Amino acid sequence: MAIARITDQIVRVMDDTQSGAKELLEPVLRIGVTGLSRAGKTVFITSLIANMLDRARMPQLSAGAQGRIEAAFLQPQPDDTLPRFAYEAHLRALLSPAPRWPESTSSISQLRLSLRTRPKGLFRGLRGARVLHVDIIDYPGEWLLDLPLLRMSFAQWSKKALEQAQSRETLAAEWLALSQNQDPQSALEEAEAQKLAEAFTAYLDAAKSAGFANCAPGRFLLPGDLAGSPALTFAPLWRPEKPRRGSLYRAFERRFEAYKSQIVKPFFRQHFSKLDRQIVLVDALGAIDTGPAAVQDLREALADILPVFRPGKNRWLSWLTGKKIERILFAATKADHIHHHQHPKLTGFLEALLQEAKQVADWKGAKTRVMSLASLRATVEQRASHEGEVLELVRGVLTGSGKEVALHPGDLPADPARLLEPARTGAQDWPEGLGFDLPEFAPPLPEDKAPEGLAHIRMDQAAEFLIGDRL
Ligand SMILES: Nc1nc2c(ncn2[C@@H]2O[C@H](COP(=O)(O)OP(=O)(O)OP(=O)(O)O)[C@@H](O)[C@H]2O)c(=O)[nH]1
Ligand SMILES: [Mg+2]
Repeated sequence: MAIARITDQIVRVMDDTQSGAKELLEPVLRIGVTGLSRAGKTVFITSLIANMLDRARMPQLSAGAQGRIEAAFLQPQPDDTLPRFAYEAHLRALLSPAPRWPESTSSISQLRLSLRTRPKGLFRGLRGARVLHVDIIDYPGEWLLDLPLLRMSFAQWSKKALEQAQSRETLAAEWLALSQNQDPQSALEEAEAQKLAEAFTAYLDAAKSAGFANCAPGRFLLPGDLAGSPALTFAPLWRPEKPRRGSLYRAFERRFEAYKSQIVKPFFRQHFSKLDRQIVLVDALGAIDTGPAAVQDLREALADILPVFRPGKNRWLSWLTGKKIERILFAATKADHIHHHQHPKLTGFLEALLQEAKQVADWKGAKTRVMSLASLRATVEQRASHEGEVLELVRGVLTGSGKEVALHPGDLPADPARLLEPARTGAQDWPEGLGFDLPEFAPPLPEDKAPEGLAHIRMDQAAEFLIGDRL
């Protein structure tokens, strides 16, 4: 075990020195696009690439505005073992005559965008153009939920998961009933174990559909080719005082540990330890739309996940001896659902939501920023008067019916505590006047004679923060 770990480290050091020499000539910037399921990662990456390849809609990307970007092009990605991010397919779907959002991501993929730029300032005439490679990775948001499991024992995780399920009673009823009839001390029967794991997975699926963010283990929802393997055949159990050898409890405990060490750790070590910058996408509006429990759930999930970006300060993450992340951008996505006058309130809400996580993760030394954005703007703004009052509306086409509607989805409060307090105290519904009703808009119809790239809100500011200083 120890030897394996040492060899692994040596190989990684060699890898790093070899790629290090190459990187002096053509630097690489690795950007992690992180977010829970449906946060908007795939649309964000597609829009970022489309708008970097054609920068007509990116006035606030300074290297572009200064005319210093000579070329932007896609390259084969550096990792031979990762599939390529299906950029063209996603873009085609978004730009087709009947535009569609991408399917939910079910596995990892990568893309390399390369930018050839002229230096600025004094060296402008002296130095030739340089190339910067930007590597971006897309993965299913569910997998992120596995990160917090790493610091929990089976007993701790089981307790948390069972308590959580009790608070989501109607969704978990079937699994909880089955689980109560199982004696954790009984000998492992594979058929019984599978039934428990299936019922538990069905509950996680239902919780996810109901809008809850916290539905770990992530691979239970998206198993890929691991479906049916023992590492995915377990469920939470209350710990008996002295678990017997050969018991169901012991078997599930072992499988939980295998899940962590053989599935979760390698994923984060491989893909998170090399990142230079992170964008964390948060569907804050979606959580508000779902209700107080979803907001509380999102807040807890973020507080659990975000320490990974500053692993140096967190002893449970010491195995992730990667680079220190230099910049972290937190973005509330899908901001085109509300009028731009409400964007500062959305940003303020995300800032408040992250407060708790900030106390756990020490981000000193990393530059951080919070903003609201829309990767693909699906609405236009409109004003209307109603009973003498001016209403600020957004107009777009609904995904289900295909109807065009103009609506006012609700008012965000100026003080985020008005949402966070009811969430913290377990309120069933938002207080009077704070309700939100967000429909799902279809991607916009492609415009004739419009500039290339995709219509967006603040993608240029996001790109400037994430890449601008290196161009
Ligand atoms: N109006 C609007 N909707 C968006 C935008 N970005 C994402 N969406 C919506 O959010 C959904 C999820 O976006 P994705 O980019 O697929 O989310 P993801 O984080 O990749 O999700 P997983 O792959 O399931 O982890 C889309 O199907 C759209 O309905 C946006 O900029 N504006
Ligand atoms: Mg995706």
